[in-house]
Amino acid sequence: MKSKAAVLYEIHEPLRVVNLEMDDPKEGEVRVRIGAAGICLSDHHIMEGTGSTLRPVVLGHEGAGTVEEVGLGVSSVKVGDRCILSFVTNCGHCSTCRSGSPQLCLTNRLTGGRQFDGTTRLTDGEGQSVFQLSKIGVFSERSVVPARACYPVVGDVPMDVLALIGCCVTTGVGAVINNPFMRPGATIAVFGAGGVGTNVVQGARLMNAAKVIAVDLNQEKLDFVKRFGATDLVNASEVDPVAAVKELSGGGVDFAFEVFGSGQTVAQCVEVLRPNGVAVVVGLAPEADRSSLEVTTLVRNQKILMGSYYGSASPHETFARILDFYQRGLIDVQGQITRRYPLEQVNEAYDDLIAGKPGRGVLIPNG
Ligand code: COD
Ligand code: ZN
Ligand code: ZN
Repeated sequence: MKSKAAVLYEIHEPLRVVNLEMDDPKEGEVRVRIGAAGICLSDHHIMEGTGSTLRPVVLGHEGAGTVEEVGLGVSSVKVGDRCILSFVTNCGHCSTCRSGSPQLCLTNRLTGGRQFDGTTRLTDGEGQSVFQLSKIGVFSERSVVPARACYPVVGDVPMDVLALIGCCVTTGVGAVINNPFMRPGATIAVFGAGGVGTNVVQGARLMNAAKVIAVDLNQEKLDFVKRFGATDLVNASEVDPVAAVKELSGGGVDFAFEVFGSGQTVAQCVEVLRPNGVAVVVGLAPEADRSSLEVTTLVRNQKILMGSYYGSASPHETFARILDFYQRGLIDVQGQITRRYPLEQVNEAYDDLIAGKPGRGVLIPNG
């Protein structure tokens, strides 16, 4: 079968929308018709070479679709199921899976953009194998993915909403609600008011945070996250964000979330904490980046610095909780979607993200 997809051949080059030959799903795999795919900054890191993966690769790790065909031995989903696709599929057997952190599955990391058996399902016109980002590569009309990546959803939640739950909502809301130190009524700063940061703000609101201070360089993005529960806004291109957050919080916040990805903003998150405060790093900085921390105050104030990946817990478990929040009107997903594009406009979609347009863009590959 053929599938049109957006492929990264070389870093710093635009994605190429090409027709690929796609194999049938093998044992434990399914073929999904992609309904919607989100424009997340992490794919851009890969286009720029600041995040690594094998190439050529179909990008897109935030997506949802409908199961069209199932391979041997698949019983968790059936043809016609509408699914959120997880960008980390867990093997269920490795030490991190067995110790309760399937979002950190080691086998998934080892196999990367290949399927679990170590092979690929896509070939381009030159007969070259094409990888799939995070095993799902959703900037594509169709995709063969592990059945375990699929989270079937009952009811008629729109595809674009399901796609966002696949990454930015779960990564952001999950980082807050699954944090082991979180408590209601905390003061929370969020560095980076983009697609994921918006959802950290929503998670903070779910936890009845006393203050949710959003920090960004872009005023339009700050104004946008106010709708999602930010109580105070700090424009870091105009004021010193550390001094501003400390002043707004009476000396320091209980939690600071880093949702941009740089050594500098990680250090700022640690600095704005009150004693016993917790800095949670969600953003992945460019691999060569380093952070310079004030080590003494970290110790004297018993600050905690920790990472959070994919909402800090089992993605499927967090999807279920988030769908429940969504259905009860406790979080707004649709309001985050400000732009829609056909697959052919994937590069324009990234230009808009990098230009600083607020809200999430979504590709509709079969639109
Ligand atoms: N201070 C504050 N905000 C800043 C600064 C700064 N110095 N510099 C840039 N920003 C703002 C930008 O203006 C922008 O609003 C925001 O940071 C970033 O938002 P987006 O919308 O461009 O990016 P997202 O939300 O799509 O992605 C952000 C992540 C940090 C999640 C992503 O880049 C990342 O690092 N992902 C890796 C972590 C991960 O779990 N990846 C897997 C799936 S995302
Ligand atoms: Zn993402
Ligand atoms: Zn595993």
